[in-house]
Amino acid sequence: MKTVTRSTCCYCGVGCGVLIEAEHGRITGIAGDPDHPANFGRLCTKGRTLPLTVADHAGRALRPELRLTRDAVREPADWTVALDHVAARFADIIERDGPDAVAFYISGQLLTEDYYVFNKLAKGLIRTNNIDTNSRLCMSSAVSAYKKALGADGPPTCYEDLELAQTVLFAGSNMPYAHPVLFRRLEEAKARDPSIKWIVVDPRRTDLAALADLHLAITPGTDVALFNGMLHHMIWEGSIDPAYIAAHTSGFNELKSLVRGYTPSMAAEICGIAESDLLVAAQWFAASPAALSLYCMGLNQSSHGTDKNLALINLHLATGQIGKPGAGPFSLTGQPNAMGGREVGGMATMLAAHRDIANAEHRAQVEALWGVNGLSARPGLPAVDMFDALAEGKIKAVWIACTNPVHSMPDIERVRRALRTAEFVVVQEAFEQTDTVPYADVLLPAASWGEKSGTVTNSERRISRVRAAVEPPGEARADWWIVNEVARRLEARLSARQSEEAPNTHNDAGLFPFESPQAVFDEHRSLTIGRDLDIGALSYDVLERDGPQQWPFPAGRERGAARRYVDGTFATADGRARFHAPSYLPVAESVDARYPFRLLTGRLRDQWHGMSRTGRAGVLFNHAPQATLSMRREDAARRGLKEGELVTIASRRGRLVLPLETSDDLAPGTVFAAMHWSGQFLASGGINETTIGAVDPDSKQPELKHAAVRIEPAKLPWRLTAAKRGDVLALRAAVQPLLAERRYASIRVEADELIVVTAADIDADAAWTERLHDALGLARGDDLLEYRDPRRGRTQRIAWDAHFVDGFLLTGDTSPAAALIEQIRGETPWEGPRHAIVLLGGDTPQQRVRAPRDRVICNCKQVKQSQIEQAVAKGAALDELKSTLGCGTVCGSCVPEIKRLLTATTPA
Ligand SMILES: Nc1nc2c(c(=O)[nH]1)N[C@H]1C(S)=C(S)[C@@H](COP(=O)(O)OP(=O)(O)OC[C@H]3O[C@@H](n4cnc5c(=O)[nH]c(N)nc54)[C@H](O)[C@@H]3O)O[C@H]1N2
Ligand SMILES: Nc1nc2c(c(=O)[nH]1)N[C@H]1C(S)=C(S)[C@@H](COP(=O)(O)OP(=O)(O)OC[C@H]3O[C@@H](n4cnc5c(=O)[nH]c(N)nc54)[C@H](O)[C@@H]3O)O[C@H]1N2
Ligand code: SF4
Ligand SMILES: [Mo]
Repeated sequence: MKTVTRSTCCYCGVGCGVLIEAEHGRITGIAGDPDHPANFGRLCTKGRTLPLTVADHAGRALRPELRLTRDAVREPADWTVALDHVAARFADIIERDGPDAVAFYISGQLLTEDYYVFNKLAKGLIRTNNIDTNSRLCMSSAVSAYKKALGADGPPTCYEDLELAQTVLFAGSNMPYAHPVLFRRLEEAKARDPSIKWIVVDPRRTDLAALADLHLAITPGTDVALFNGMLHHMIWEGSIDPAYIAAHTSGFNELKSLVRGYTPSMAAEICGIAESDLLVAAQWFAASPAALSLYCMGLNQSSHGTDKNLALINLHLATGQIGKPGAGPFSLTGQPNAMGGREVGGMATMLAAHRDIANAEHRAQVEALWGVNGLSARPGLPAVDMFDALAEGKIKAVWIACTNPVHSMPDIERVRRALRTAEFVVVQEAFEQTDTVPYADVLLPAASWGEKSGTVTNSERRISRVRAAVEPPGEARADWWIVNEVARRLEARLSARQSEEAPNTHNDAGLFPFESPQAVFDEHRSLTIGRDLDIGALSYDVLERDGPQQWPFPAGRERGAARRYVDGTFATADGRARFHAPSYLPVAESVDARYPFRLLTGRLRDQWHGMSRTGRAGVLFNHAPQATLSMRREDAARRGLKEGELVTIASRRGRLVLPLETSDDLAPGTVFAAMHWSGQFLASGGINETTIGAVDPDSKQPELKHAAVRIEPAKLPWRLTAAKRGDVLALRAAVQPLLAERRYASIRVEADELIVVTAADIDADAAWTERLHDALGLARGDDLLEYRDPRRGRTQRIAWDAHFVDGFLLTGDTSPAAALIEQIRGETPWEGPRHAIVLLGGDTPQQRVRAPRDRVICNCKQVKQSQIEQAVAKGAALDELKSTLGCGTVCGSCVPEIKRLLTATTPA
């Protein structure tokens, strides 16, 4: 029987409502929920392809596994054995070395209920504050700035403001890629009213920047100087709002004396932009009836992330652009439930419901609510410090859930060292193939999207239900359940000791009486009462009846509040917002003669983080098929580097090899790499081999965006290209263990049933080549045509399936690869003599690494760049492209890029 289940997309913080279709226990389809106020039925490429990522259970973590010693291989275990083991190891370590010898590293992708139980386990039962999350890499600068400036965490704005804003300042956000469905709302607003101004602050010329009315391509890391300079001009021109400042804020005079020094010309010089552009930005912002800023990782992931946020919030407070429709500082949340994690206080510096660990009154409140005594006042270690403490042996055990730190943390060699040193590592994961799983002593298989239920909070503080459409595969279990089970076991072991030290007051059911996510939610709600995020009137029943709701939503209200601080009363003790006076400070690591390039990192349109899910859908590779390093064309030319050439990217911490891609969108001296690729696709662990663990002093968020690097030719004369048609997940799993043995190796997913492996090294390694040959299954059919020239180190093997090429492996001269790949992809049988196929159009040297392919711009309708360019050359405009080619008519994710092709290709 076919079922339709209302739930929420598991990717970004937009929090789109989805309708999941399922049949016979399998998810078969998805549609946007037309009634969900975040998306009104829309979905982006990632959301639309979710069913493809769950179609197959191959590669899922399906049963608990454990090993008793480090050298052993993990063996499958029963849940009871695994849960008992985790509880026993944690209890032993806590008893031997104290509660701070254990740590939890969790995730903004957990549901609020999962998060709540983890937090209660760490802080309420174990009494350690060593619980931090990947939100430290993501939202923590936004959190610290909101708290410092407005008195409480969380954006004051709502999605409707996107439609009401007259000036939109995008700062360090690539919204068409990262928050696509919200971007659709902005596009529509601007199409209705072209007088709306878009200002983009981004060192790169992104698709968004290309669409902007004003692009401020600042020198990376200089945002504070920009915002201070804009404020200088506003004060000088009298475009601030003195009445608002006087009535609702404090600290303006200190700020004013600081920004006196930030003359627009000086600020523009620091930022590397034209002074006139800075002035225009200031005027558009201050004079606007409603100015909205949308900001994300370009501000947060910085060693001065809190200051960048504060300097931007200053602009809103000084001009009164806050607390009214269409205006305000709107921090876009990255992960689907980073907000929920903040609400339950699931970080090393927070307590439940926006309370602080450092605050004795807050601790007492939580003790009373939980019925415990002796909550720890010792601050917990934030992410980067937590892994360092593991490496130093100060923390002995870590439990990692729903995040992949061996890929996503800065300077990953430090993380690997930490996990190798740790005495006990638990990894709670939905998928088997991630870079962190190999370090697990215990692997706990988690249920995932479509299989679990609870709630998430999106960027506009809106709480939505997540519902299960099918049963989890194998023995996978919901995250909250797993934690709850270990917590109950640990409680039994620890309570004897604790009752001597600080007896608890809770009743006999213990701290973990939860039998369902709903029970967890109800307890979470009770902790919010009287706090800024009060959801006293909210329950699963209300969510069922009235749909998703925003907080605050205290008892007695009909619905949650769309905007906060509308009456100018802020969440500070005196109700006034606080100006802060941040000085511009340069990035943590300056470029120099040895490391002359500034490395920027960020996201691709169709991939999600470490790709454990998006990497399962072949179609999501169309837009960007493989990991590359982008460099400005002139910079590359000056160094004699060519498109497609392999380059080494080295920093003071680590190195990796990637093919070069040249670009006109980067400023001189900057390079860019996407964050997504990991050891699942590369010989290295990805770009975080090189990034820096320097953190913001306030938020402890690391500077993932600004390392200093050196780029040089990789000089790896031995080349291999191989391809095989077949089950991509199985082929990837077979090939992945071989990647790390070569100086460069990369898996590229060419199509739903085709992978390509490229490798390069100093010398040939015949044994490795044979293992790759076997892993690809090239030997399986008897129909293998082989040619070897050992003298010249050349091998050519072509596997045939009747008249079709099924796979190949070339070493030495790999130039026939591109034509062979086309042959595999194509539908025409090979008519000529078999040996002649390798003579097919040899490609040019730069295509040896990058296959010559036409990028698919529109994933929904599979429309390629060349088709769009040809139509544009004949004079087609956007509407005609849509009607003839169909591109941009389904999810719309490609429209910004199409518009860009239009301006680039339209004959003048
Ligand atoms: N497709 C896709 N969407 C996602 C995600 C994903 O993995 N894939 N992840 C989600 C998550 S968790 C997050 S946090 C968000 C991130 O969303 P965004 O922050 O929008 O994305 P990024 O590409 O990380 O970075 C945004 C921009 O910051 C710019 N930047 C770099 N340095 C600076 C600087 O010093 N100043 C300024 N002003 N800009 C700078 C970069 O050039 C980049 O274009 O995306 C969410 N949405
Ligand atoms: N260089 C660089 N590095 C970055 C960034 C950057 O811009 N540049 N961005 C940073 C940011 S903003 C973020 S948010 C992080 C993200 O980094 P990570 O948190 O490492 O990202 P994911 O790959 O999404 O990891 C989530 C993991 O949880 C697993 N999973 C999925 N569903 C479930 C579930 O229901 N339960 C459990 N237990 N597991 C599940 C997935 O398979 C996946 O392995 O990366 C950070 N790292
Ligand atoms: S914008 Fe895309 S990825 Fe984000 S929640 Fe919506 S459908 Fe999911
Ligand atoms: Mo993030």
